[in-house]
Amino acid sequence: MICLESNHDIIMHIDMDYFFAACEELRHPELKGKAMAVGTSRFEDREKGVVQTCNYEARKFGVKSGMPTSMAFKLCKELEYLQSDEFYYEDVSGKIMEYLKSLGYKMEIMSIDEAALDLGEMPYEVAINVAKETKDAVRKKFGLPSTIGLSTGKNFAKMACDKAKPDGLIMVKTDEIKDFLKDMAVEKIPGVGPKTKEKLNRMKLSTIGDISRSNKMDLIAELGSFGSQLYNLSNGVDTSKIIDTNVILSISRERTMAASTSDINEIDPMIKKLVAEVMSDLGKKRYLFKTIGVKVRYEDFTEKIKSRNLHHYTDSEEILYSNSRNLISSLLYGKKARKIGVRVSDFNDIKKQKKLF
Ligand code: TTP
Ligand code: MG
Ligand code: MG
Repeated sequence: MICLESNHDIIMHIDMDYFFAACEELRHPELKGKAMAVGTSRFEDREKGVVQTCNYEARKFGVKSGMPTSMAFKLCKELEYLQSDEFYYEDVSGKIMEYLKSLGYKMEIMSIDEAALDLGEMPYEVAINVAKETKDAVRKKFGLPSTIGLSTGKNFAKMACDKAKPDGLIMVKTDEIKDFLKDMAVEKIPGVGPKTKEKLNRMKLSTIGDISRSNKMDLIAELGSFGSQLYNLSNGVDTSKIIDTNVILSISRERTMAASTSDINEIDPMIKKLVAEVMSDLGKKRYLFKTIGVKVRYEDFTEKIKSRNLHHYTDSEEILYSNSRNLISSLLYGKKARKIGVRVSDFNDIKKQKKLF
């Protein structure tokens, strides 16, 4: 029989509050305190897109991520709206992640705005202090609010963080986990989406407590190995490990050109300049990249993004330049570009990787 040992390490899960919208409040302080959403479409077509996120003022009206923007405007007439600028949010994210990594713990980046840090075995009070200091430092250094969940196990720490939103901090100690979970809806478990929730509900399991009292073999029959994991989690056993990730997710540069143009040869000097800047950042970090992305903002302020995955990791300026030029050229369609951006991502540490070309 395999005995499942739960983690004793304390995991600190940090997730930024209303991240894209909070980044926008940073550079548009006049929007602070007003209901505001960030969405996929440009301002002129704002009724056509989807809400990516919104601040907590907008959430009071029922506006939320994934909702058609048209519905958001129906719920909140005075909603302020901004088009999403993912290069900018990635840049802010990169800086926050770099700071968190500098704390020296094993760290897994979970998404653009969240990370899990393995604090190791330490007294609960010490962990709470680490979390308080981290939260305060993130607010002070970046001007952004965050929420932290602490627990033993990656899933429990994330669930604690969800519970403490927004601007909160909670610790769920090992002996409190089962109680913390028992009345929660099954979909609160990370990874349980609408389909799994439906399957569980059909099995008459609607709370995590229900899962903990169910038959493990039935869960496995219905959901495979995830069923087994759900059973263990529901019973307070989280065996997940932090996978140390590279901190920098992408390096990008973008700039508005002196004059809008649809001629790739006129855009070329700007491409060379952006490529050189990206390469300089990349050189400092000593990373190889495998994905190249470009962005074009046209005269009418619409934007297009296109990326290409290479077959191998590289740090070649020539490869970055030629691909960026090709990609940007393919996005012009005779339209005039006003602003362009170049981005590299999907990194590998140069010290660990043999150079391939
Ligand atoms: P989340 O962390 O899920 O949400 P949030 O940071 O906006 O709000 P909070 O954590 O306070 O509840 O997602 C992080 C960012 O990811 C979010 O700011 C925008 C983006 N995102 C989307 O683009 N589409 C989505 O459906 C979701 C959920 C998020
Ligand atoms: Mg968030
Ligand atoms: Mg998040």
